[in-house]
Amino acid sequence: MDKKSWFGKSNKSASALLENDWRSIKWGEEDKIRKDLKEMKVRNPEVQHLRILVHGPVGAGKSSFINSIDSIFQERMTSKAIAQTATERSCTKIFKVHGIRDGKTREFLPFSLCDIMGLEKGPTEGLHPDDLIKILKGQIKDGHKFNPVSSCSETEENFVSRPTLSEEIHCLLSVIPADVIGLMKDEDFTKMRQIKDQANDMGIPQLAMLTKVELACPEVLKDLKVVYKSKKIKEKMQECSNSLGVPMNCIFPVKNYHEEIDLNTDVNALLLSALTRILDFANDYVEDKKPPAPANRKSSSDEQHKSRLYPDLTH
Ligand SMILES: Nc1nc2c(ncn2[C@@H]2O[C@H](COP(=O)(O)OP(=O)(O)O)[C@@H](O)[C@H]2O)c(=O)[nH]1
Ligand SMILES: [Mg+2]
Repeated sequence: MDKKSWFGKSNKSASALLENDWRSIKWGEEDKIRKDLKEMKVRNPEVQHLRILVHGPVGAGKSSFINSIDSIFQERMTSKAIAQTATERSCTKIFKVHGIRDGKTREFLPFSLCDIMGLEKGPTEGLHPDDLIKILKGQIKDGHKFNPVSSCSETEENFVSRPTLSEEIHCLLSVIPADVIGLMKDEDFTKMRQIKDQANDMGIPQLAMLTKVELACPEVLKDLKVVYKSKKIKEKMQECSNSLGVPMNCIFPVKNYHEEIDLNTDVNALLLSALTRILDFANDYVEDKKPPAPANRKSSSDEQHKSRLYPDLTH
C-alpha cells in the first residue's frame, strides 16, 4: 500500500473523529432495551400513558421520528404519522396523539407521541402560540384541527376545561435537523425557546433531538456507530444547546428511518437510547406530581441529587 496515501486517508478520517466515544450507547442490546420499554411502569397511577410532545420546524423530522419509533415496536416499517416529501408544506394540521402498539400483543405501550403542525412563518400560517400552551396543559383534545388565526376557545367542543394529569404533556421534545441547524434563523429558535420557556414555567421537562445526523457528518453516514466520536456532531449539538438553551446532556442525536424498507440494528439502538431517556424524564415528572402521601414524599437527598444532574429542570 502507498504509505503516503494510507497515512493521508487515515489522518483525514482520524481528524474528523475523537479517539473515544464521549457517550456510550448499547449498540448490541436493542432487544433488551425494547423489552424494558415495553414493560416500563408509569410511576403515577393517575397516568396510563406518558405523553411526549414532539415539536420543531417543518421538515425537522418529527413525523419521521414517530414513524421510526412505531416501526421499531412493530418490528417492521410503518408510516403512522405522515412524513413530508422535500417539496411539500406542513400537512399535519391537527393535534394527533399517536399511541404505540406492541407489534406482537397489539396492546398499547405506556407512552404516546404527540405531533402538531410545524411552526411556519407568518401570522396566518402555523399554530397559534396560545394553542401550544393549551396543548402543554392538556386542554386540546386528540384530533383537534387548528385554526391558525384564533386559538381554540373554551366554548369549542375540543377544549378540555379541566384536564387530568393523564391528558397533560409530560415531556417536551424539540426536534432540530443537524444538517441545516447552521442555516436556521434566529426567529425559528426564538419561537422554540418561547415554548420551551413555557414548559419550563410549568415544570415540564424539555429535551432536544438532533435528527438527520448522517447528513451532517460523512463519517456518520458511513457508520452510525461513530456518532459519539464525530467532532462535527458534537459541534452541532453544542450549537443546538446554545441556540435552544438546552444543556448538552438533554440533547440526543438520531437518524430516523426515511428511505429504508428494512429495520437496522444501529438506527434502532440510537433511537431507543434517546427514547429511554425521554421516557425517564417524563416518568420522573409524573412521579413528582403524585399526591403527597408519607410513602411517596421524596427525600431531600433525592431532590438534591436531581437538581445536581438536571439543574435547569428542577425548581
Ligand atoms: N436523511 C434523513 N432524512 C430524514 C430524517 N428524518 C426525516 N427525514 C426526511 O426529512 C423530511 C421531513 O421529515 P418529516 O418527518 O415529514 O418532518 P416534520 O415536518 O418535522 O414532521 C422527509 O423527507 C423525511 O424523509 C433523517 O434522520 N435523515
Ligand atoms: Mg410532520
